Amino acid sequence: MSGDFPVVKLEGTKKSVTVGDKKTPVLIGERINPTNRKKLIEQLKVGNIEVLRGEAKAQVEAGADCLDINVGVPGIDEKATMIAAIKIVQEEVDVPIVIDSSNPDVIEAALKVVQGRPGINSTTGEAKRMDSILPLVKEYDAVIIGLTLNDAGIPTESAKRIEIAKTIVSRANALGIQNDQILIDPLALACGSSQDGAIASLDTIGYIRNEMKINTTIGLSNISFGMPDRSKLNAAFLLLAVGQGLTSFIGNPLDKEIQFAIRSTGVLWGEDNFGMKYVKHCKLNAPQK
Ligand code: THG
Repeated sequence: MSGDFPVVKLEGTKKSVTVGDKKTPVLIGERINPTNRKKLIEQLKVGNIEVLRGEAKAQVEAGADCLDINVGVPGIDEKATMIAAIKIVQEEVDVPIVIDSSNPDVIEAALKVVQGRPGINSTTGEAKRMDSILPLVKEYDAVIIGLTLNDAGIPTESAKRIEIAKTIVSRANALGIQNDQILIDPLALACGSSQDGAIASLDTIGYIRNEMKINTTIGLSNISFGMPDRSKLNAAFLLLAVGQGLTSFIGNPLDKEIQFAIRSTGVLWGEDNFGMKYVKHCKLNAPQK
């Protein structure tokens, strides 16, 4: 992208991904995460890390540009599990990794073993969290996701989320972390319970993009909690968010609606040569005759 808008580079074992150089958003695969996944929780509890090979491969084959890894299950050794998970995923796929943990010790252990330049998911605007995570980002030259929440929770209004984004960016910059190492997550709330929640996220994305000139990411599926036809709503929100300047998101690469939305942005913004990716996608998904 032109002018002073930075691009964020993430690296895997062989593949690197740039966030912010195109309008087509970078997809961070969400599926290595035990949230709401009973079977995965059971596997992680008994130490069966091997299942993650399939999860990694399927997501990358479906079009994931990066993979988020979260193995936070109560009662397990999260540090050992995270290290094992990263090793196995990086044996299987070459895309960049996003290390996702609430525990700074787990993040540091992951940074020591991960190959390439990972993302770290995440810091918040809470002073304690920033003090424990941001020095690691600097030391390991990683990329940080900054969530726009603080000790008081997730603000409903966009202005407060922007204020928190500014706090995170200035604290990071003071430590020598550059804007090309930062993704701000404006946070999606369930639109079914928070009437103005989606608008607050969209306004925040636009401001961060145009005024702060920083890249963004978002956990897409939060928007549709409790609603019917979640995939369609997620895809619709994704398109609105990309229109506001969203440059990456965390979502389910196996979701056909999401795939269709991404391929559509590519062809509509002239980033898909002769619409080849779009056409290929349509052919692969054509109804059987
Ligand atoms: N921002 C950032 N990171 C995040 C989030 C965010 N990480 C976690 C979460 N939110 C995004 N990741 C997930 C992962 C899994 C699910 C939802 C969000 C999930 N998945 C299936 C479901 O929809 O029920 C499980 C079922 C299945 O597919 O098998 O719930 O906002 N920075």
